[in-house]
Amino acid sequence: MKFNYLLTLSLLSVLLSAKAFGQSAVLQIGNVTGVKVNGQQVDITIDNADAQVSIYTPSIIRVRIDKKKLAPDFSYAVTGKPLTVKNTIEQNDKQITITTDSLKAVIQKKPFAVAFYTPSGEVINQDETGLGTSWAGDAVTVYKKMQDDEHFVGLGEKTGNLDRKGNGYTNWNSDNYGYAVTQDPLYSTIPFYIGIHHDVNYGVFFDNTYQSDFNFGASNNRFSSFGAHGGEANYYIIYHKKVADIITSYTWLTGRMPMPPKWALGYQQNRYSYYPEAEVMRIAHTLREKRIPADGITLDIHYMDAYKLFTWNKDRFPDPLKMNTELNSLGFKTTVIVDPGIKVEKGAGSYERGVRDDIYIKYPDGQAYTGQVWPGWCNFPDFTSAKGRAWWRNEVKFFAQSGVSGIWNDMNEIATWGQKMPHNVLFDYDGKKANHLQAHNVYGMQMARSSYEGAREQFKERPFILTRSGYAGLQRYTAIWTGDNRAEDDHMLAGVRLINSLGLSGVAFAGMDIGGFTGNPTIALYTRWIELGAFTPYYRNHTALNSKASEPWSYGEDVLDIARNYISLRYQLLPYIYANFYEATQKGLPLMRSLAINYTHDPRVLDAQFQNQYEFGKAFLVAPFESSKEYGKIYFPAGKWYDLYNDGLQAGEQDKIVQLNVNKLPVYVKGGSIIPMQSLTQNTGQLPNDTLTIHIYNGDTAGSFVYYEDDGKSFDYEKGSYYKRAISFDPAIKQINFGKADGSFKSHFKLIKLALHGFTDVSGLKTGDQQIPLKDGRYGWLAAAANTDPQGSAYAPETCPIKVAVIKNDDGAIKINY
Ligand code: NBV
Repeated sequence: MKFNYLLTLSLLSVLLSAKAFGQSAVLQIGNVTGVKVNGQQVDITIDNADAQVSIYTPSIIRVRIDKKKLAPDFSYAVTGKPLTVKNTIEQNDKQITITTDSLKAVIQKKPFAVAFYTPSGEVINQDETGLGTSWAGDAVTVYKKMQDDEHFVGLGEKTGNLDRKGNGYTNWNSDNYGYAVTQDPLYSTIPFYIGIHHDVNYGVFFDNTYQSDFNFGASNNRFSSFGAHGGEANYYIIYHKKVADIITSYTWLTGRMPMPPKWALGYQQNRYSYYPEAEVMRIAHTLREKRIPADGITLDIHYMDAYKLFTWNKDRFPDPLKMNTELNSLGFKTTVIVDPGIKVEKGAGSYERGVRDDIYIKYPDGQAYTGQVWPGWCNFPDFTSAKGRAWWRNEVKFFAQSGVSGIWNDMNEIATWGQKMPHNVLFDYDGKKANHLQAHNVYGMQMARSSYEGAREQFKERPFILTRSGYAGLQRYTAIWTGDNRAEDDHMLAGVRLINSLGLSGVAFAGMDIGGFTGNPTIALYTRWIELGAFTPYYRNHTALNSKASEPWSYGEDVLDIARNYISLRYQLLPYIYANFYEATQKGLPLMRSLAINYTHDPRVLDAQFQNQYEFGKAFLVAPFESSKEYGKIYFPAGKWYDLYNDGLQAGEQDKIVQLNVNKLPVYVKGGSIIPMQSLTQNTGQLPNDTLTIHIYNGDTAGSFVYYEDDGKSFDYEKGSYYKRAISFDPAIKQINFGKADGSFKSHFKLIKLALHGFTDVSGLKTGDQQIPLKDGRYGWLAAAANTDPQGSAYAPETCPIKVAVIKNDDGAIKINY
């Protein structure tokens, strides 16, 4: 009897144990069965899984869970190594508690569930009771309780609203020609988002390269979740009081961009495709003749011989080095497109070297995978293998020898005709061996990495790398653009949100096809888009094969004037833009900042009617609208705002309907801002005059700016050859401060001109006992303003009243009182 009872009991317990439900539809994680504390890391055995919870920084805690034994740690995204952090780790029967100065993780044992708290005990993020972590087949999902009024932003290149609440998203890098404005997934995968609720905000980085799925309360009102079709539940929770610091921590983890070549920040002229050489030169000369500042010409697939990689079509481009040298002397750099497919062609140099070095991805039977793209049937280099990357780096010599300065990585999702790459194709995955399911989402990033590393080795100067596909951490190697958009108003605005979301997700250097890739924009849309482009990080005009010409002169004289105005403004703003890129290299902060970064808990920021507004650096507020609109409603967040064009003042925390005018993009400057500018040049190789103008906008709060200068092209800045100084303004003590310059580079600028906005009552400036002469003046942001407005009446360029003073740019600290 007793025996029978025991037997039944043990059978029952086996049946009840989740392990026995292996065949059942969902495998729940179960209870903790063992805990081992290993310094800053806790190793946990659970009924149906192994887990590891470890401290990376006081603000970052990592969780790894697998139903298999945890594999040796490996990531293409993460470069940050755990810091030694002051912490306490305690446990009792019920739970394990991990505490740092900034964050607390509580791991409940029965069943295993994790919750994160602020030091003062507020919930940051917690597993949803009863759901926690589970598996459906090999697909793992982590379910998090949906907090009251919780909202979500980020997740990289994702369409839809800024606020992702109520929606679900998939990461599977996909070629999307002329994509719909709501299409998901697009080309790249950045499984990082920011949750916002109460007064709390936090980041979640789910580092898993399989197809991943995120649910922010789509079709349910209980949880948010993230999961993937294979691999570990491997995620990092990042907590800071400010979203900007979360981005800084996330980019500490996944890396930051290097200083870009300055020319890549100038205007880039593109089309699918400019050829032959005479056409390329015509475009270059016309840009100069029409005084459209520009730095880049990009060559699309027709430069190649029958689309074969590492070739030039000799009929179209008989002497590429000569052409590129000539372009260089006109102040242009050449970027060329590359695709991953290498045509299978016996005797062809690159192809054969690839066979020799055994670098192509293969089926399990050892045959190279062959897919069809532009040149015909192709093999594809394995960029996840060291030898594949080494082969590509060597091939990149071809571009160095042709005088090319930039590499544009296209079709690297991988895109092939048919778009159904087989899942049994194998990848080295840096020795870990993976099938297509696991390697797909990192392929594009590893291609861009190979291009970056090759170009860095082979080009004499900083290369510019652009990619269409990518994975978290891509910012270490490349800029990204948002692929084949359409020439439609909602695409222009969706592009703004895509770039803002990339910026929230660690990618500062991003752009969209200005003017739209497929289709033809209306005159008004083209105009709006080219104005807006001046306030995006990567400013490239591009259009498809069969669409209308899209150069700035293609839409008539008025549009040409407006385009010239905004492109010229971009060039005058380069000292500001360059310093903002420097900030991206140091803190990971993007140039285009969704208002969710600095005004996170202001609910109007997430309101769809204001979601396209953004800050460009911390000085400018840009409000883009459909080109068809005559009026637009703008929300002014906390602060004091100046109309860029006339200094009209606008108080914060209110909205306002403004009249829109096709001549000017609605842009405002925040009180307290410091904006360095230079005289107009036609390209970044041309030196501006020796005066750096610093615009300071009076405000109620202090402002600061880190000014940064270097040679704009070499890697010498890595050895200290830069010129960096803090500039600040404090209205409370009526003081403007220039810190002592740091670094071994000599500034180009001999003089500093202070352009003071909103300092109407100020009659004099002083440094020490010395009086600095102060004059009244006016400043016009669009000095070379458009000839006419759309109604046909004469358009008088607006100007702002300023006070002007000129001082010497000496490198010591300068204290100015007013
Ligand atoms: O190389 C041609 C195009 C390129 O212009 C575009 O920017 C890429 O996104 N490329 C896609 C190939 C496919 C075009 C239909």
